[in-house]
Amino acid sequence: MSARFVNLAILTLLVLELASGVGGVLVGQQGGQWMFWLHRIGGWGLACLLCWKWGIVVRSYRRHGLTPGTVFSALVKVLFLVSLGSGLLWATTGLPRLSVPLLGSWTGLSLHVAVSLALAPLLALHAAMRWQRPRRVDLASRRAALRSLGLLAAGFVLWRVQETTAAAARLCGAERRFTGSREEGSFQGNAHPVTNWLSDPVLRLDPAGWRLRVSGLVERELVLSYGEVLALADGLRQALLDCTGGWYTVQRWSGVPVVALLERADVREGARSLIVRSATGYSRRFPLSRAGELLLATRVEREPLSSERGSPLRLVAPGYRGYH
Ligand code: HEM
Ligand SMILES: Nc1nc2c(c(=O)[nH]1)N[C@H]1C(S)=C(S)[C@@H](COP(=O)(O)O)O[C@H]1N2
Ligand SMILES: [Mo]
Repeated sequence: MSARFVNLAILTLLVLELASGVGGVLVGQQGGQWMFWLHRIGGWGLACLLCWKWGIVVRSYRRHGLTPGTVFSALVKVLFLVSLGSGLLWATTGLPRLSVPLLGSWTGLSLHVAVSLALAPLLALHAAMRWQRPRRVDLASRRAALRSLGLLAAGFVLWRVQETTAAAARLCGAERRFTGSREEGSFQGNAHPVTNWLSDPVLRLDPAGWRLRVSGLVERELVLSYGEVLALADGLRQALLDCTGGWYTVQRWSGVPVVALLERADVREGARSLIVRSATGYSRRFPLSRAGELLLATRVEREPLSSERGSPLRLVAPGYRGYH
């Protein structure tokens, strides 16, 4: 394969990986599963291309030696290898949690995402500096088409071999959800992992002074005390919480269905979405049509919520990714 074709194929697959990685995490619902399939096929395709790229890299260093340009490309390559390697290890053997100074405990998957996102701007710069105009034979020839198809087929086969091997060897990679997450602490109430991101603090709120406010396009604004909220509580919901940090947990939550509050407040004609805002200011928007799925929970597995879980009240949004 020509160096130009290999470089172009790597660049194309990396763009595909970035798009399918971000897309998969944003969609996060069963219907968006194909994005993760693309991500896996593309990842294994890249692993194949590495064999050819290796030769190109060695020849390039022999020719140019160490210059600021080659040092920069070396940095891009290291990040690329860490990104690809962490992805493949995550999907097979799993990776231990890592303690990062100032940032707390990171899962291997969070590391994968962070390194991959850091790679994106460097990759763009690297590609611009080393740009070789693709020739017709690289893009539109029969050979190019066959090679591209062959590459995707190889990526697909390697992915399937990986999943089958992981299952046969009982690697923990076989226990991933379609999002890549593994189960932790299901039905153990407050004991499941806590994820606070964007440095959102844990507040120790006193239920006595706490209020729940419902306002916006409603006939009656509500300001409810904790006691008044408890009086409305009648919902129990089993929900799967799937954090983009690579773990999921199933718990039974109880509290007030959001629709019960909306009915009390009497939502006006024309309202289309619902914003839930926490005491820290963290907020998420939902279409009003999905309000029926949402619960404001006061308990998890019958235990009152701990402060880390959002005591006295937290949103449970089954079917959405954890950051909702
Ligand atoms: C430089 C770009 C990237 C490369 C080369 C890459 C590569 C990989 C590879 C090889 C895997 C293992 C897939 C498997 O064999 O099952 C993986 C998994 C994963 N990647 Fe990436 N990735 C990239 C960027 C991203 C980004 C930007 C995100 C999210 C924002 C992301 C999210 C994920 C997730 C959630 C998994 C777990 C899926 C699973 O366990 O199968 N990746 N990645
Ligand atoms: N206010 C607030 N809510 C939040 C977060 C946060 O940082 N602040 N993290 C979200 C994320 S990323 C996840 S996965 C879940 C985790 O819930 P848990 O900490 O109860 O497991 O809470 C979500 N809700
Ligand atoms: Mo999360």
